[in-house]
Amino acid sequence: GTAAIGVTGLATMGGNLARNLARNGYPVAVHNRTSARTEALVSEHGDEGVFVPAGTLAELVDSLQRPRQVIIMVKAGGATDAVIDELAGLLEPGDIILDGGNAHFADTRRREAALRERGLHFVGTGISGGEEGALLGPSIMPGGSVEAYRQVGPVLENIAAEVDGAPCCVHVGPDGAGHFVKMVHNGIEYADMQLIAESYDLLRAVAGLAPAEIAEVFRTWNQGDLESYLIEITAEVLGHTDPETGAPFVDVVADRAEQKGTGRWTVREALELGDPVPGIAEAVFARALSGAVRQREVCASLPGPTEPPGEVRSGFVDDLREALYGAKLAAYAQGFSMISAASEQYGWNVDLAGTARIWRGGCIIRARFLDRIAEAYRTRPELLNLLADDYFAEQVSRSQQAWRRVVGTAAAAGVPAPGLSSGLAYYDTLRASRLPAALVQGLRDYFGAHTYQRVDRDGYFHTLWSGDRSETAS
Ligand code: NBP
Repeated sequence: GTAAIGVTGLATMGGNLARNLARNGYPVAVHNRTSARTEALVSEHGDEGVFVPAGTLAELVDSLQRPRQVIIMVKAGGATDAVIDELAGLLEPGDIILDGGNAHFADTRRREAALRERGLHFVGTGISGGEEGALLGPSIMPGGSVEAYRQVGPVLENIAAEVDGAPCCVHVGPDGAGHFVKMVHNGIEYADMQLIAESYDLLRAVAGLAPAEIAEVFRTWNQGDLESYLIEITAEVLGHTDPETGAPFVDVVADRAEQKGTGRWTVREALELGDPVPGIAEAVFARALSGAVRQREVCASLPGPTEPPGEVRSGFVDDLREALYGAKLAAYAQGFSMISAASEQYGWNVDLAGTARIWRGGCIIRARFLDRIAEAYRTRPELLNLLADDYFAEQVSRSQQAWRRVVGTAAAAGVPAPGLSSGLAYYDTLRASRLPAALVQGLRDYFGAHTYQRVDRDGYFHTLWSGDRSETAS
């Protein structure tokens, strides 16, 4: 065989990834279940590099140099298992299968273990950046073994996005670590978009700005600490006019957000790990609630505020910028904490600084402040929460008062801001010296004899609530 690497699954993502490989000088063998896609790719883009079309997976495998490297870019789930099964029968020990689809990390762990038994490497790889990223340079989050990364890592680093001369690709950790990190990336993406959407809503409903004016606000915000791809495209979407009606584009789009499931996966895993991601959960639930059309209809006549919310502060727009920044920080803190918890649980030893570094480019949540997050974890790999980092603690202490004003204003105006307010509650919970969990423990002991610990001495205790209310050590 002569091809350096193979790609099977040539829809949007796989086709663009194959072109990216070819444009970077790798002769790439290409295959798709329906061969018309393979032919279309080669006829439309054959001049971009060396493509070796294959009609079957066996042909694809035959055309590869050894050890063979095959990237699977098919629909996640059963299709991926079917392709893996067929490929595994054709490959030899030492060959590498890389799955670039949005697999659930538990599936990746299962597949990696099964293929390892057969002497094959399996590299579950998170790829972010959508269609354009796949072609021009995505952010790449590979899992799998160190040996496999030694082989395929340099190729991935070559086709990844680049920031300050460094590739947005790092070996995240063994087995499912790559897909786990990609899942959390998507969860953070949910939270980030929800916070942006709430900010837009408040600028409109409270500050009375029109979408085109709000686009300007986001354009200005994109010059500072908030600089990010999502803020940049928010200005684009808000500035767009529907060509058919002449109305702001955002007004002709139905207000029901959809989801493909990675946000839900993130929240479910966070629940299993016992590591809270309220900002991500609020974002997932906000999408679900926006889609609960019938419930919204039956509740539509419930009253809003009966007292006028009062004069909007002249500094409201600046306050909102601070609130958005603070809540965004809280969401990232939650995402990184969750990765850290999983890393411990599965023994992955994930490099958090490296993760922040590879999210600086190529992916949807790319943002200026990821530089600072990378720096925070580089200088203190044991950092327990991002908000406790010196730099971010200083930033959030400057934002928090404005953040409180915004959450108060939103509540007074009757504008839902679940992300902004939940972020603030997360912040206040973490900094509190005493929490009412003490009362929760008391209640649990009252109805279920679940016992409690005391602040003044070790051990577990139970109060005889239905007796003389004396305390017993248990
Ligand atoms: P799709 O997720 O739409 O999948 C289409 C591809 O899967 C086609 O090549 C199709 O072949 C193939 N396929 C299917 Br469907 N069932 C198959 C089977 N049983 N055996 C073999 N091939 C099968 O493609 P995509 O949007 O390019 O995404 C590819 C992967 O990348 C997905 O896992 C996706 O979640 C992930 N991803 C997507 C994005 C994005 O922005 N779209 C970003 C990051 C990751 P056919 O042509 O013969 O039907």
